[in-house]
Parts: sequence; structure tokens; C-alpha cells
Amino acid sequence: MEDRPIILPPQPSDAEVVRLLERYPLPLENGLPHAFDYGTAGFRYPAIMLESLLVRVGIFAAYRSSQLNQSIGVMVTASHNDESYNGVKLADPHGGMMSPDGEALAVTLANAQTVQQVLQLVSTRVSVNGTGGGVIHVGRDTRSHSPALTQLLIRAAQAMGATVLLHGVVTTPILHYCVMMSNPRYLPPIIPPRPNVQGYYDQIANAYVGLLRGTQSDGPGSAAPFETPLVVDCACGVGYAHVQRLNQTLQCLGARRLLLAENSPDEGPLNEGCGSEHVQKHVMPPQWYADDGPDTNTAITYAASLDGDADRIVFFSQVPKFTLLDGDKIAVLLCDFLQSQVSSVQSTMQRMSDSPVATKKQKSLASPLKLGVVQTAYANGASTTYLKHILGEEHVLIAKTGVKHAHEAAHHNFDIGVYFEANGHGTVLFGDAYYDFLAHADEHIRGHVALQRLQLLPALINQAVGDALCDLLLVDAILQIKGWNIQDWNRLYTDLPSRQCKVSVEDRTIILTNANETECTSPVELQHELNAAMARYPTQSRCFVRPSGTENVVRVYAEAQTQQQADELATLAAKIVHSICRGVGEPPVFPSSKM
Ligand code: NG1
Ligand code: ZN
Repeated sequence: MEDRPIILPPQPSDAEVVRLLERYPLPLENGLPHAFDYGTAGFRYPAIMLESLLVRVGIFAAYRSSQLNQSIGVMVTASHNDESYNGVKLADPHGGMMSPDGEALAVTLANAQTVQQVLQLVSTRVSVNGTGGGVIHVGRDTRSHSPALTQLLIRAAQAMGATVLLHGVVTTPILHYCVMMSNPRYLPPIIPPRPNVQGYYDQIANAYVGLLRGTQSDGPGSAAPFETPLVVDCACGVGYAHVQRLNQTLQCLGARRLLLAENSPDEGPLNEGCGSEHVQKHVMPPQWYADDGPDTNTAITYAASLDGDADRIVFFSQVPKFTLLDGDKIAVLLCDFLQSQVSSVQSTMQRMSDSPVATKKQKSLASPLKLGVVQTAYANGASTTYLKHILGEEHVLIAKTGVKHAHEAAHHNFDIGVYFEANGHGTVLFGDAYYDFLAHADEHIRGHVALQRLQLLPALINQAVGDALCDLLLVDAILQIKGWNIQDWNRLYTDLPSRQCKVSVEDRTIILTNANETECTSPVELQHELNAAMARYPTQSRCFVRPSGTENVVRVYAEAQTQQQADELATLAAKIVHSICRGVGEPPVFPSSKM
């Protein structure tokens, strides 16, 4: 694992750009060029059809970076998909997902039919003297085809005159973090820029240890014993080496929690029978692939699962029975904690300003912070109800599926914007008002415990994207502060029974939906039939369907008062999709359903 990126200088050559484009033409499908689309989180396709795409993404990335005159990032990964897939996720200069205008051009470029068309789209590039050709941070996951695909991307980018900073095998969030760090104008004011892997570990590990320094738990709970290791299922992907590295960094700082990395890329198939997607969608523990892995006879009390590129995390326990703590549970834990810490600072400030001897300055209180949360349609209804109860109705928003939408909404609407998808992808964003609030409070109550915690959070929580490792440390720190174990946390609210499944259809793109994807707008009869299906069940039951942006399937979600009803409704909805949208194969039927 590289601490600092390898710097690959520009090798501007128009001839090389043309050579690469000619050598790797668009793949054909039934005699026609395959159409690439930028899905929920990047280009993602079977790896065998990706060579032309990687060349074009290299060209595009160099062009975009040089146009913006700032560095950007490209991560070669297909995240939670199986090993046969690969793809790319692009990061804009602020470290977040690429903006829609970038996506549009990337798609046009990816599908341009001739070499000439590609070159016209990037005609303003500066390639001849090797300056101004952009700077691109590149990382990759552990898939067998990732090194070769990354090489193509790099060759194209260098030929376009870009400098490539190669970070090697990193988690997607580390790559995004490095991009954000290398464009300091986007950095949170209290974080010094260190755009490399070591900087990342130092920052988050120190913040975690700082958060727990002198911690006596705030609550009377059943205590999360420090001697219990946190077992981390790394999905046989990039997370394995990085959890080990994080653990080493923590141990050097004297942290008491031990992280036990399991499921390495050498031990089992990526994302298969393990990882957060498996654990969350099937609501069951992962397979442990190592012979000397956690003893399956010894029930695990404290564990987490990452996905293949470590931007998602869910927690679970197998004692007394399997309990899943998904992204919704994480969002609730974070909101609960953030609210209590902010209130503690606010009430201390209030008491001080109410004092008869308060100075004029002490009387001027900082304006209250807007703490809100963004979820997607997949959020369990019970979590949404709970969040509305603690934060207020208007502080809970539902965004379109995909963190890029949730991120935008959290950033624009709140001073402290929490967002999480049920699958465990999310983070907390702090806005300018938050830093003003901290600065103001620091003038008056420096050293206040809750204030110190709030001051450390921006260093612990990835401000660029959702990050499984940061979320792991954050959740663990909160549990330790509260003196809670997983069961205490789980008791915050009870999930409504739900069921998710996938239906294969001839062409999933015929399904169109409303803005937050809770209803279908086309084919028209699809929503009519789904409404009729929902009407058969108690009012709080719901189901919705949408085409996946990462897999060639239609996703079905159903939620009801009982598991039996959720299974029935999901089975019914899957059948409706299958019959109206020309299903392929048989629609799924759930065992507990009597249909
Ligand atoms: P699609 O395949 O578009 O549903 C999945 C997840 C998204 C998001 C992306 C990117 C579900 C139901 N969907 O998208 O939330 O995380 O992958 O990884 O989990
Ligand atoms: Zn991922």
C-alpha cells in the first residue's frame, strides 16, 4: 500500500491518443455499438466490454481536469457488484461525485462512434507541451481486471497531457478524500490538507482517539466492552488491507478497540456470500472464508460488513439472534448523538448568557443549527417516523436513490446534514454555519466536552463521500461514549418488516419514475396495478419499483405490518413488473408468501 501516490508525468502524444482509440473500438452488441450510461454511481458493466470505455474516460478525465484547472479523481471499481463487473467512479475537485454536466459529457464521449468525434469533443485540450493537461488522482479496487483497465486509463490520460497521481489499491472514499485534500479551497476550515493515504489514516485515527480521550460513558447502558473486538467482513475486497492498516494506526495511538479484518481478496470471491450488500439485502450473516476465520460456532457479538470498495458499511450481531443494523439505524444513531451534543453546547451557552453577570459578548448567542437527515425511498418507514419525531418533520427529506442525490440535498438544506442509504452508504456534512457555531462557542466555553467532540467530528467524518472506515470509527466511538452495545442501539426503534427483490426484464429502461423514485410514471398501468396491490394491505404498507442503475434488473421494495404481508406484497409487485415489462425467466416468489 503506497503512502504517497506515484507521480506519472504527462506524455503528450496525439498519435498515442488516436492509437488507443483505434485499438480499442466500441464493443458491439447485436452488430451495433453498445450504449454506455452513467448509472447511479458511475459507469458499471461486465469487465470484458470496458477497454474502450477506460480509454475514453482517461481522455475525458484529462480534459475535465484541464478545463476546471483543478485535479479530479477516477476510481476503477464496480463496488458491490460481482467480480465479473468493473467500472469507474469519477470525483470532481471538491472530492464529491461528478456533477451532472460532467456526467453528460462523459456519456457522450463514451459513446462517440468515431475517433474523429471523440477528438472533436475534447478539441480544446492542451496536450502539446505537457502543461495544463490536468491532474488526475487514480485508484483501483482488487478485481483481477482492474490493473489492466487502470493502465489503459492512465495511458490515455498521460497521452492527453495529464499528470497522473497513482494511489494504487485504495478504498473509493480514500480516493475521493485525496482529491478533496488536493484542492484546499474545498477543505473544511479546521482541517490541514494532506492528500495521501497516510494523511487520511493519521487524521481519522487521531480524531477517533481524541473523541474517546477520557471518555466515561454518558449513559447508563449495558456498556460495549472494549475487550470485544469489532470483526469486519471486508467482502473479499479493498477493505481488508485498509482495515488492517487502520487497526495498526489505532493500536499505535493506544486505542482500546481491536479491529479484526476478515474475508480478504485471497480468501474468497468478491462480494459473494459476504459484504454489506449480501448482509443487508439478505438479512443474514456473511460467509467467513478463511479457515482460521471467526469460529462459526462462537456467535459474534459485534461485527460490521463493508462492500467491495469500502464506501458502505452495515453492522450486525449474532447474539442472541442475528440482528442487522443498517444505514437507517446508523443515521438514527448519528442524529441522536449529534442532536444531544449540539443541545448540550447550546444549553451551556444559554445558561451563560442568562447569567446576570454575562458580558455583552456572552449574551450574543450563535444562531441555532439546522440538523437534518436525507434518506431514500428504501429507508425503513419506522426509521423515517423516528427521525421525524426527534428532528421535526421538515428536517427529514427523501431523495432519489444514489448518494449523489442525498449528498446534494444534505449539503443544500442543512448546517449538519446527515445522509444514509439503507444499504449503509452515507456520511455527515458540516456547513459554514457549523464552523461559525464552533468558533463562537469556543470563545466562551472552550474545553466543554460536547464542544470538543463536535470540533473533532469534521476530521473523523469524510466530508467528500460516504466512507465505511470513517463510519465504522464514528459508530464505535458513539457506542463507547454512550456505553451501549449493539442491542442497546437496536432498541432505538423497531424496523417495519420489509422485502427486497430483483426482477429481470427485457428492457428495464422502459420504466420511468417520479423525482424521488417512489412512484412509476411509465408504463402507466404499472403504477395503477401497484396501487391496487397496496390497497389490499393495511394503509401503512407500501411498495415501489425502479430500474437499477448498477445492475441489469428492476428492483422491488415492499414494506408492511408483518413479514408475511411484506413478502406477499413483494411477490405481487414482482409479478406485476414481470407481466407488464416483459419479464425474463420467472419472477421471484417468497417462501413465506402463500401466493
Ligand atoms: P441501484 O442498483 O441503482 O439500485 C445501488 C443501490 C443504491 C446505491 C448504488 C451505488 C440499493 C437499493 N441501491 O443502486 O442505493 O448505493 O447501488 O452503489 O441499495
Ligand atoms: Zn461501494
